[in-house]
Amino acid sequence: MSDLEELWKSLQEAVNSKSLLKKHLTPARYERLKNKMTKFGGTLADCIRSGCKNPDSGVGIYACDPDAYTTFAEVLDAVIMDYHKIDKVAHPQPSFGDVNNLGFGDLDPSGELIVSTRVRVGRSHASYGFPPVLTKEDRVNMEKVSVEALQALEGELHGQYHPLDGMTPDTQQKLTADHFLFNDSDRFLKAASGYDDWPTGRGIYFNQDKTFLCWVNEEDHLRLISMQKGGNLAEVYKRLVKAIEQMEKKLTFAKKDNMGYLTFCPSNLGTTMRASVHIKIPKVSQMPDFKEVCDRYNLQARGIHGEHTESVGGVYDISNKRRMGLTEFEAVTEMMRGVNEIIRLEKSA
Ligand code: ADP
Ligand code: CIR
Repeated sequence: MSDLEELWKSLQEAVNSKSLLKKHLTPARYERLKNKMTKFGGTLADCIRSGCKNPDSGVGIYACDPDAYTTFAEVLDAVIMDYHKIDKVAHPQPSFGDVNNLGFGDLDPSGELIVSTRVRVGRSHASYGFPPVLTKEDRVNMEKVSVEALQALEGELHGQYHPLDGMTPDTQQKLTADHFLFNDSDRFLKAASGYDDWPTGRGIYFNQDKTFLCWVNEEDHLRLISMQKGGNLAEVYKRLVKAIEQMEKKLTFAKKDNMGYLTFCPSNLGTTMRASVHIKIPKVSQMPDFKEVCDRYNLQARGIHGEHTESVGGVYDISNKRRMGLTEFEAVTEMMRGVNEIIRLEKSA
């Protein structure tokens, strides 16, 4: 049996899987897509390996490269519309709003509930594939161009690059525990080739205060991150917008007309923006309708060390769930509205 046939068989056997892959890769679609290949040499097996090996995936499918969004559109479009809650695959032009008049500032001025605020976007070099089709040499070359662009950042964004290769385990652990750095512990990403050639080509750039950071060759080629203690979403967002605008001038990123910026995981397409707070909500999080409240406001709750981790001491990571079909300003505003409601509920509980 071929690699793809085995993956497909295990997906058929995973009768309890609730993943979007399971839902949308129907037998008819599988038959039509199984022999296709992208311009980068990527296959359907490359896209679905993680979801077939991890039936508890939420999404379960990755794009092996930018061209997968065309070659495997039949299944990816269905997943995209379901995840981002849109009825057609369409995305507006980037729009950050009027940064001098955002209509929000500090979401928790008393500092009682919000521990920290973070907004990130992903970016992909237009001329390279995603992890399943990359070589070690690609990873090294991408790291080089990314770091050159980062090192030209000015003012508050100015910082240093720290490759993972050669970083002491102590430093890595400390940076990860403090929520700045990634590691290779996500089994979903691992099964999707996300850690191939680890740690080659990976690293982190940050400014002196660690309020602007960039992950190089983690899940995406670049993850631009702005974060700080407390709830001042406006400061965090404005810093990120500045970084995006400066990086756009130096590098060409993968984009598609109806999809916005292209990323490895279809859940990140479009704005690619995840705006989050670490927030103490011991009462709200115990309410039977906590999940319903999150769904109503298009929020996603994650644990304290990110996706697929647990909450500690009633602190949750609350962020916007949708990233496509809305502008950057709308995505951050969606998160702001939901977090305001969660704060209201926690205080009145
Ligand atoms: P990503 O946001 O990059 O998709 P994760 O959910 O894995 O991925 O989170 C990455 C890291 O960012 C984790 O260490 C997580 O704890 C940290 N993080 C996320 N949101 C916040 C926040 N508001 N404050 C501090 N750290 C955060
Ligand atoms: C899953 O399907 O659960 C994983 N592949 C993660 C999906 C979303 N992750 C992400 O956006 N980083």
